[in-house]
Amino acid sequence: MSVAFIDSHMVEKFVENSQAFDKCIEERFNMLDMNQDGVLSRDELQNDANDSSFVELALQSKEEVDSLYDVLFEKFDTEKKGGLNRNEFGLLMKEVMLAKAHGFGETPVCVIFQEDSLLRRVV
Ligand SMILES: [Ca+2]
Repeated sequence: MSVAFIDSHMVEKFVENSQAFDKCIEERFNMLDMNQDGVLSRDELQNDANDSSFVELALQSKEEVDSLYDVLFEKFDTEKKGGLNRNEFGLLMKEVMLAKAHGFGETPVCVIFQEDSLLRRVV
């Protein structure tokens, strides 16, 4: 784990640097896709959430996490197949990162990173 200060501009810059961001998405996707079928099921995604690296700051309770996933799947699982492909996952991560960035606002926030956190790449 490590600690750093981060603000919304840093996150936006990272997300807009598509090469670096795509690489992170690729790595993260491969890590999460346990059965390697090229699709992230809800369970696979939620493994990540349980590590708290995916939704580290945004959410508290299990109920909140569950309802977040309902919304995310509704929105990003465009083919309604109960999983996200790489492209959909990338869009989702972008949205989550930008939502976090928005939450940070102009004031740098002190963040404690999990070892594999995406946000850690921002710093
Ligand atoms: Ca899978």
